Amino acid sequence: MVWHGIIHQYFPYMPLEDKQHIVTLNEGNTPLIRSLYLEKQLGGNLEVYLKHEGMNPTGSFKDRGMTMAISKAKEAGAKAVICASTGNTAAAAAAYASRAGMKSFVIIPEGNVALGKLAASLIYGAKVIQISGNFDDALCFVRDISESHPVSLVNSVNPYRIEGQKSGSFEICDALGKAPEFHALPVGNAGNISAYWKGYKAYHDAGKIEQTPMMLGFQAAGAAPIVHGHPIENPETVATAIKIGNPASWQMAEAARDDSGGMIDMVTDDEILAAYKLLASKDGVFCEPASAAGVAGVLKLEQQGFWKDKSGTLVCVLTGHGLKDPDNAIKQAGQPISVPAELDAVLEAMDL
Ligand code: AN7
Repeated sequence: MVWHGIIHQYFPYMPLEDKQHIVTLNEGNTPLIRSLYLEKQLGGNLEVYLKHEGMNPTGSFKDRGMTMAISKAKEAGAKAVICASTGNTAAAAAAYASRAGMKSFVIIPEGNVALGKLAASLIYGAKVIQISGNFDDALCFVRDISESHPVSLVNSVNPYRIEGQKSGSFEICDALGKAPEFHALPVGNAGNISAYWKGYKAYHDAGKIEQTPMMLGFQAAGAAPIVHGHPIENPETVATAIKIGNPASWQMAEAARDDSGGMIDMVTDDEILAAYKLLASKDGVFCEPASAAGVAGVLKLEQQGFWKDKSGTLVCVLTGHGLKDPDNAIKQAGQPISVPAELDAVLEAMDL
């Protein structure tokens, strides 16, 4: 079967009038990869899957929301779009806007966007504007600009982004034949946890699943406004994708947490980087640091004895591809060994 992207696949659940406006890069249909390593770590009663959203066309889950946001912008006759971003939204907006023949403007925090995201945004043809401020500042600017100028806002305050991102839950349920018991993921601007919960509820209302999962969201400890209950003025974390101090979907995320009987907790940068390395070196799955926050969280819960009396299926969403952030990968793994072009030198370096 040819996969035509998430709007075609889940059209009855998507608020688009006419299929002719669909702008797609065939996003979605990402793999659920069994994690034998995490199953061993968390105890014998869980089946654990990694939903590798880095396998989307621009390398992150943002493509699911962006196909909807740009299709709706096209339907409305928009000529240009704008977003604030820690990088992945920028890359997705730039790609889908180009495909739709629209201009894109992306406002990013200078020095805090991973190299692969910056490179992608530029080559897709966005006008990339770096500010000497953080993501929250950038989001304020784009909200203002889109209210008074002819550019459509495609951040997740645009409700169509959340509608598209619901498709992640549908895919998980379709693949498993049920909803998982537990669903873990990182939380930044808090759109994704809101979207997944909305998707599970929609499938439940449609009679497709009998139960909905417990939502387990994890923020970085230096950027954990929802955990602390107040905005963080100067968020800090190695996971630049989730370096956000005042999430736009704060209330929806709290509702997802509370309605699902779940939690939003935090993990330190050390815990994030440890999970990041373990996923790559034990499971062969390379995600970006922010994506590992969900896995860091479930490992933290293990230390607290949380999984002892639990059973069922756990899905951890890996939100973006590791290749997005080569600098952090090399920083964590170390440089390659350099030797002269001589067999002896190569053998010596191999140290068999
Ligand atoms: C890899 O790109 O906010 O809680 O501007 O790139 O839905 O914000 C990115 C967020 C997790 C957090 N993992 O998701 C942006 C942006 C990765 C991300 C998140 C982001 P939300």
